[in-house]
Amino acid sequence: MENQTRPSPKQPNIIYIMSDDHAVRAVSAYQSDIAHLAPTPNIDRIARNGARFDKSFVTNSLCGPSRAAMLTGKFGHKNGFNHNGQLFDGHQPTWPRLLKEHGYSTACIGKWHINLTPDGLDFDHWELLNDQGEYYNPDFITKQGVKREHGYTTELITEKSLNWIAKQKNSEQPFALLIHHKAPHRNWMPAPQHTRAFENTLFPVPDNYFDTYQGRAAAAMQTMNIYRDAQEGHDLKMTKAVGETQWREDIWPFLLERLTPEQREQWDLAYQDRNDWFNNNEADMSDEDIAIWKYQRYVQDYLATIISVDESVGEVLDYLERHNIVDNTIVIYTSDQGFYMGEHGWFDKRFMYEESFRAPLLIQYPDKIAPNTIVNELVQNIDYAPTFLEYAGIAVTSDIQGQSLVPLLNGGHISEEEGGWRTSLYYHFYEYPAMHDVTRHYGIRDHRYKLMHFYYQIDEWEFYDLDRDPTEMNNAINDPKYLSIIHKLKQDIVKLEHQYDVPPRLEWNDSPLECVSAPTLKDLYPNSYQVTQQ
Ligand code: SGN
Ligand code: CA
Repeated sequence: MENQTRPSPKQPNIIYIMSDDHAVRAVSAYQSDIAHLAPTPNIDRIARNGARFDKSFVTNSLCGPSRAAMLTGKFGHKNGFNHNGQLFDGHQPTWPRLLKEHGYSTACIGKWHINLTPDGLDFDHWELLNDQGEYYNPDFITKQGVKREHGYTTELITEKSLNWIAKQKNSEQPFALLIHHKAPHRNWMPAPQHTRAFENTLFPVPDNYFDTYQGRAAAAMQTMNIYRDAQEGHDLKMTKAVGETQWREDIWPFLLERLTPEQREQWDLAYQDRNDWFNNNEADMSDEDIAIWKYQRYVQDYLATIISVDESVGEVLDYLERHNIVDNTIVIYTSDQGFYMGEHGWFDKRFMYEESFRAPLLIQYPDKIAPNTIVNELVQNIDYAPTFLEYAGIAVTSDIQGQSLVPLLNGGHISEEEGGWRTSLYYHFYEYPAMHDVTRHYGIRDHRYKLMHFYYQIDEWEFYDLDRDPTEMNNAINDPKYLSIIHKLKQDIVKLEHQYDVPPRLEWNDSPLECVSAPTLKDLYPNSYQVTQQ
């Protein structure tokens, strides 16, 4: 029986909600040009109840490295995880493990993607998607084995999360729950009830959708164009011919094959008219018309998957409010990185350009954070770990490279007299040669300027005055008026590399990407790997 009189734990509960590839532009709390077309009212509640970070960034815009940085509070060169395909060492200090050691009940539900299971982290409970996970009828890896569940993944993750919270709420023991959504990651498959949500919405096409990448060699090399590189079947759900439901090329047919006949029928029906229209008209369309049609299809599906994420956040907040545990519970909403929604013509991430470098970050904690707080300081995902530790009253371990956000959350700003806050950020992307062909690069960003060095097979510097060129179209590296600023930023990079103990760049230039071949589910669970349809 529920015991309402029991005191809430002294330490706050923590619910860390992280989606996968959610662009800042697609969170309406950030008031972008599409906020009114595709609002996220529940995610926005967190901003209203607490704080919105306007300059929140990642250390390396890729899933695995972001997750490792978030868990450890350290850059990839320190936590051992610089690119996808490595195996995360869960035995190093991480905030969930430290919280558990200090009495918290802990769980992680959803995408993990840095190892097959959270080996070493010692979560009390976990139910994880296999690798990237699937949008429909996903396999969940649990301590007991692997189970295929029927349903839409975002909703299953929500249900499992609420069930787990329900088991915690009567205890004096605080809890920490990591809810890791798969959505809105590629290949952007919306829930059955949302497939048509935006079918009649035309989203504004970014001014630089047809970017020709002049003066930006690395940008010219990439393979992440919506109109050139997105798979017409797998990504854009385009069909072979009028009246047909079979996708054009389908690199991973198993994603669609997982749907039950009923799900498949509903799915095909949802796209039929639109695909028939396109197949009927394609021959008369210009390349530009087709590129814009593809942009709309991509953005419509991408945003439709976010509706379910937003609903999930709403269910979590409603639950906390209904059960009177909202005041002492920290709720964070973020994404493992940002994402392109057609800017420069792209989907995907990886670059240190703003759209993928920047991530949404909203935090509520009614007991401690004033509503509608706006934080404008430069923060990074290595700052989460020390923040949670400080709120939980646990000493921040000396290996942590991030800074606790608590002082910023107490008032939005730290004055110079109080020691100030960092004035620039360091970034380093390593995953090359690899999918999407974004070469290795590192750089620095302060409140106004950004300097990047792209290396490996090229050796190119880029510099942007973000006040004057917020979409980073004009590489001003050779503009004489910025010479002294560029000179200073180069010195600052060296200082940051020294501060964060980054190994010499030559080592990265020479090192191939080493990927550990992770055990398969069958290797890991020889006796329990079974796919059970519920
Ligand atoms: C998959 C995607 C890529 C994506 C990587 C990394 N292809 O391989 O487009 O860049 O993941 O994404 S997919 O068709 O299989 O989805 S990350 O978020 O996990 O880093
Ligand atoms: Ca991601």
